[in-house]
Amino acid sequence: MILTIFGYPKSGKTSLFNMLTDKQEEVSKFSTSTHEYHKAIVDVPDHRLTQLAQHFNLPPVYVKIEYLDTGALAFGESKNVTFIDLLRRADGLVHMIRGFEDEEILHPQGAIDPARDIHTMEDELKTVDFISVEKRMERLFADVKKMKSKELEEELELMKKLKDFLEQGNPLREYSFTPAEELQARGFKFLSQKPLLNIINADENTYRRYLELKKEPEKNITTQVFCAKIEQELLELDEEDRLVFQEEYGLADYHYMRENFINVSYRLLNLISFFTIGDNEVRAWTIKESDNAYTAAGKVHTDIQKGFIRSETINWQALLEAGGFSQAKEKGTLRLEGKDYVVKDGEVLYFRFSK
Ligand SMILES: Nc1nc2c(ncn2[C@@H]2O[C@H](COP(=O)(O)OP(=O)(O)OP(=O)(O)O)[C@@H](O)[C@H]2O)c(=O)[nH]1
Ligand SMILES: [Mg+2]
Repeated sequence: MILTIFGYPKSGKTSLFNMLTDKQEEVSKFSTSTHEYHKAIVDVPDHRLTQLAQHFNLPPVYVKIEYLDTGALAFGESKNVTFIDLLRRADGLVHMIRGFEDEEILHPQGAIDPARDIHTMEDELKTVDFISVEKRMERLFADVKKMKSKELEEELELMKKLKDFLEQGNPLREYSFTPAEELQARGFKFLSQKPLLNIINADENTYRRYLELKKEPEKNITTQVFCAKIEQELLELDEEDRLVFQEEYGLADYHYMRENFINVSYRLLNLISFFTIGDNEVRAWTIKESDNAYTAAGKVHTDIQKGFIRSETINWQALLEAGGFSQAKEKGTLRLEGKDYVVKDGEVLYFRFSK
């Protein structure tokens, strides 16, 4: 899974990237090249998997996540090709928004105004999509004249609808694609269709004010508030000191982004985790919230999916409480589920399949 961090200059993109990946990329007050970007692949932390691994005395294999940290993007510059490619690759977009005050670090628009930046960036994403749709329409018009093709005509119909939708000012994540349209649109990797996580980078003075803009994940969009600099400082302290300083900053109820980021992202992308316990490893896997046991089996191996018989299923904590699979079977907490069973977050699955 790829998450791309992007946003206007000096908003704290690299600060967040470093925090999530334990990297030490340079963060600077001065302008940097727009073509430079950072990439890191890291384990998705999951305490449930850690506990299972400890119990079964096997090494844990976490889900991997790839973070991309794009260079600064000047306002109105979203047509930059390298930049757009980094956004297109993403499963989810993370928009960093300047919300901290610092006279030495200039904001390209002058005043600090997160609501404006959220709005402007959304417009830029829509503009990029609008240009793609228009280009494709031109091509389709020409092709449809040359040869009769039902497929091309249907695609042209869809492009017209999307153009109208964008023209009315809506992002494509709000468009209700039919399954057929969804397939037609997939290849375009439309930016305003991607799940979007807005993160306002505040400081102790602005945090409360921007909390008003905070929105819980819904329909592929969410807005969260974070304090990059303070969180970085606090993370270096032990827990007791942390609380003291949090109080002092007026941030007693502050939620650490480093801990919450994955949860928020998973909720935004409608993802859940399930676990398998093999002979050599305990492993976490990612699926969509509504996926069934058959789809889950396919993640692990196509042979397991083909020969799927049943899935022995138990919540991770119930498994630990029982002490193991056989004890859980005796207790009756281990269930046998079929192909259509919708897997729940945090379940351990053991697939029975025919070879
Ligand atoms: N006061 C304050 N400064 C911050 C905060 N977050 C980042 N900075 C500073 O802002 C500057 C830019 O931070 P970066 O993380 O490099 O921001 P960026 O968005 O990656 O910058 P570009 O890639 O150059 O666009 C650095 O000097 C940081 O120390 C914050 O929460 N408070
Ligand atoms: Mg940067």
